[in-house]
Amino acid sequence: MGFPEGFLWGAATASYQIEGAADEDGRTPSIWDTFSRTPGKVLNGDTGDVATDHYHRWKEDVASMARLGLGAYRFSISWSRVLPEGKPNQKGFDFYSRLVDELLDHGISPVATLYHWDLPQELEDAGGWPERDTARRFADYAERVGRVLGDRVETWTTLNEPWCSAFLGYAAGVHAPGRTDPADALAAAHHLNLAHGLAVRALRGVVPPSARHSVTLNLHHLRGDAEAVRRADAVANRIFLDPMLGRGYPADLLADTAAVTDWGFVRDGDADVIAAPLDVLGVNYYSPTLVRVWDGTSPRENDDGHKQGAATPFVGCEGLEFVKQPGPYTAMGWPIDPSGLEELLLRLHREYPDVPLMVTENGAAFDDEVVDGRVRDDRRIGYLRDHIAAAGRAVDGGVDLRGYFAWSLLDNFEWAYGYDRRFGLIHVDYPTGERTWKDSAFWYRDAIRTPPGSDAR
Ligand code: GBH
Repeated sequence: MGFPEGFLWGAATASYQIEGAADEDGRTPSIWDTFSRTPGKVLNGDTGDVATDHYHRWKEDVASMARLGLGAYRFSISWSRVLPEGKPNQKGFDFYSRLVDELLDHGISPVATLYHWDLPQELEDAGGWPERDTARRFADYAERVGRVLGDRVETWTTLNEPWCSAFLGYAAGVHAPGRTDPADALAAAHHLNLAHGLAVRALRGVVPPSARHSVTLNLHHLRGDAEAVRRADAVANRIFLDPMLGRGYPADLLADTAAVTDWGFVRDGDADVIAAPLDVLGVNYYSPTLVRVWDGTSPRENDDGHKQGAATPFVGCEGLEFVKQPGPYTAMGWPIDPSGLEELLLRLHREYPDVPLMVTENGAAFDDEVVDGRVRDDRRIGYLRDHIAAAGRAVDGGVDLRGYFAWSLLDNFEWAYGYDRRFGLIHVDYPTGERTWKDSAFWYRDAIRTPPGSDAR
């Protein structure tokens, strides 16, 4: 037993987190440029203006991927770099075209995500994801990118973690565009679902039939009281899983959120569009979430992402409490618990048996330092080793798992936490951009050369 033949071992990044060159070669602002340049939104006032300077160092980074022995690289495309103000930008397309060619030259399979949170600012100015038209604009963008890169990109991903876009962006306000209206967040979730379905359809029309189509969700692995788990699961997981996998919106979700919206933004025919057939479902996993029904008296626990007093991303879950779990924790304060990954993959396999799965992100932030040219990140090695083992147990349990991607190739702009939190296999010095392989990079290189269950072991 073990990981199957052809299993993709990779690493992941995202455009705004690594590229920099925010105003170069015709790129125009996205909501993350606007948000990060607004004082008080991002820790230490950090922005993605320079980031890891990958826009200029892409060749060196692909060389590093080759030395790591990656079978695949998951990256995202900046919408406002290729279609600034809606107009095609040759220099923007050229950047991704060169990157994809370089990957293929090194035998690395490109996994391209169309949307990792960087909505062009002009679309937010027109209303953003709560507006239906944003979904149509996304499909148009998908088709244009498909026409340029379709002959070379082997796996397409429409959206990364639409839960974050909708609920951290429009309900909790801790991510761009920083709005806090629960009804808008639910409309955003629907239009992200619609955007996904329209984009899969548009891509299939222009790219070769051999290409695989996917979406990546940050599924919350929930534990706790059955009622609390059901409610959080509806608005965090099944709100995307069910319509995308052909079941429409769950009845309990509509009931739990009835006081917030009447879901009048859903039109006839949307369910069929959203259910566009998928070849693989991407799963991002970091840690489990513990919930219980709140007794209404004791102070609520303070979990990251929905601090007391701040708006909650869990719309319709007002009576629930998010409970701090026992450690150890990463530098994000997230508990380390690999069993959650195994259970999550097994649950998806049980409840949605038809779609193959891929772990598109898994990793940990720690306070890494370069000392004498070396970064001793044993805790990251332990995290990766234990989570890869958990994924292996899920495979042994019957899960059709196609790949595993470490988050992240490089230290990068960690959203609201700026450069303060380091997730990379490769250390980045700011602002020089100098790269240093952490011990975990050397470990990952060796681990994926002879993964558990491989014949070469
Ligand atoms: C991913 O987001 C992103 O895709 C990636 O860009 C990012 O750098 C990486 O992970 C590390 O953060 O709101 O209480 O449920 C993960 C985002 C993190 C969102 C865990 C939900 C749980 C806190 N998720 N978070 S809560």
